[in-house]
Amino acid sequence: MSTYVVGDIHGNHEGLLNLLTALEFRPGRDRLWCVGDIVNRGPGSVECIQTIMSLGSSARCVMGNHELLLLACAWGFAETVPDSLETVLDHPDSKAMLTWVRHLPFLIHDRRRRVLVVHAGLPPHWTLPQAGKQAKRLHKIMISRKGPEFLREAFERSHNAPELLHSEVSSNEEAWRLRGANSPYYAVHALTMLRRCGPMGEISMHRDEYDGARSDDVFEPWFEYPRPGPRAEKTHYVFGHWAALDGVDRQYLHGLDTGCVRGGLLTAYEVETDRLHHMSCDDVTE
Ligand SMILES: [Mn+2]
Repeated sequence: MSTYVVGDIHGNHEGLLNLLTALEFRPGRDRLWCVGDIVNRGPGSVECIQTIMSLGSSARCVMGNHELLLLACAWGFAETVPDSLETVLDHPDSKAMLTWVRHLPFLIHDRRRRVLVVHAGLPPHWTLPQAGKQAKRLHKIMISRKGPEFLREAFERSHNAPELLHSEVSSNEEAWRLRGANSPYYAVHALTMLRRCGPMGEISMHRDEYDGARSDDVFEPWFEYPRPGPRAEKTHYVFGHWAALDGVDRQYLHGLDTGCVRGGLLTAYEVETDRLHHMSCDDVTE
């Protein structure tokens, strides 16, 4: 039995199938976990969802920002609907697919194997139990009646929040600890969008820093800070979302977004052997 955590697939269905073949993946025996962003950009969003759904309990996937965008498109408040997501909305099985996406968890934490899977990152000031609580709370909101309204507000704040959150921190540290850092809007942004932040999880103000291109950034990548709490040090953190890093391969840190949709690699982390696997992919963007 092997557990493979797969990086951002982004609608590259052929890449996904090639990887599963190369791994000799067998549903029922092996397990496939995804770091999110299985949809959008590439042409095969529908097929990627269907393939992963068809694996039933052999597959688990965490929520990525592009899955949230898909829900925003379905719920009518996305600014624009990309063609590659339109295919999901127009599909006869869209209802089942959207329900599946809406129910995705924000975190997978296997305590026994000490593996944690998140799409973007964890703010440095969260302990692992706190991260679990935040993720559960978001999941509950998303599947409740309040889900669409919550996401609409989260999208709104996500556009303004970096500045807002930063000013809250610098003006009043205590208030930030009590309020800002505990807000579900902050949590959803962190788990699905975080790249660089301050030591208390302050989010970078400048959007152009998000891809890590700026070297004079005052903030560090979220994973460079020590994490409080027991067992936090010797846990394997597996994440995606940051293609500009072109993968991270450290003892306890596995960044899996290696740009498979733009002709890079699709990367999988094998939990039991602590090894990475790569599949080269064709550029499938238009
Ligand atoms: Mn992403």
